[in-house]
Amino acid sequence: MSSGKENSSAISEQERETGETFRVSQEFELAGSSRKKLNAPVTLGIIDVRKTAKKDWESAINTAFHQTRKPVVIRGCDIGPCKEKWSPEYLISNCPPEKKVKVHKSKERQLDFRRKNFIYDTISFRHLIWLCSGIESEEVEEEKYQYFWYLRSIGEDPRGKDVSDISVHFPTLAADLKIPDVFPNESFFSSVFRITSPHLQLWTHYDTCDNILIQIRGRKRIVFYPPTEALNLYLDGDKSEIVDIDNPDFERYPKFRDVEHFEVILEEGDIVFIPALWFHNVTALDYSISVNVFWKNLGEQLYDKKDPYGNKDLIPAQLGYRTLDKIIGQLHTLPPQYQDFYLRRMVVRLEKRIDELDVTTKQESTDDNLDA
Ligand SMILES: O=C(O)CCC(=O)C(=O)O
Repeated sequence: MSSGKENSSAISEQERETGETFRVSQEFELAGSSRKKLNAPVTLGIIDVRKTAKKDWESAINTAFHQTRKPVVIRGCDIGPCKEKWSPEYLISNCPPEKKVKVHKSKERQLDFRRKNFIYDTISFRHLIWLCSGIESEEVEEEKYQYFWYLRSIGEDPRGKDVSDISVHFPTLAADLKIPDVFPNESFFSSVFRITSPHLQLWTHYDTCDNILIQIRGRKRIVFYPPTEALNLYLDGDKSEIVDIDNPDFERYPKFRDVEHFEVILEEGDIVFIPALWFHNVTALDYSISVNVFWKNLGEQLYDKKDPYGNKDLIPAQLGYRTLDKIIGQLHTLPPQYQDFYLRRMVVRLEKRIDELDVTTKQESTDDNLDA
């Protein structure tokens, strides 16, 4: 549904300017999720609500959300008129000209949180749309092809402390979006605009709220890693250190070679369920607009009250980390070989506990497809 004027010329201009080519896009277009590289990704299950009886797709959604807790694509849902209406021109004329947004701005398409290859900036919403969509505008001509832009997921508070809700912060546009009824209203946490330049890739991370990503304009590639792969992703907090997931440095990251992963390319109108704790890496293949809706799937008391993004660790886990820091501090009085020994013994205890929990490590492949 995108107008032909959007994005594709911006991409080639950009590539010409920077000399950078988008290594993977062609490959995705041709091979989609059956791409063979590293170990092969598993294709995500698809529930097509237009092609299945209501009771069957409701039951499949229920199973994915509450039992298997696996990502799944929901295709063919009514998401309201946004898909047809949200051209760049419409977005600009339905948002006050003075509306400001916070963005990441980067010379490189792969955002790297460790190298901080991006800056935080505040620009007008209309500038963001001009810059990302590549449509003609004299106001942004100079900056157009120089940076990749990513709308940050925050509300209006200048210190970035409040929770994003598009029905509050973009009321006119929000009226065009119908959020599917897949979670209880009282569990709602946030709704977040995701607007990005073509090719921008966001680091691998997890969230602690369940969420759906509704793809409205352009396509997005998402690679998922199950929570059981946490030891193989070289984590730094809630993010993976590995920036280039398609060309990883295996000498530095040997455990990443056999990591289990799932992959999907979201088309306009698709919705993907992202369960809490599932790692995901997101690449906009085109100029892209999505809306991310988060909800609390566990008891309210387990969540950190000072969490504007839905990604702070749950309270019992935060207490656990604090205890762990204390343990490490307590061992500090011992010589290094002793510290090493006792830490390994504790790892044995932790591994036993992980075995007892017996959470399935190998996710089944896609026999849950409901798209035929
Ligand atoms: O679509 C994006 O840009 C990021 C999505 C994301 O991080 C999420 O769904 O939690």
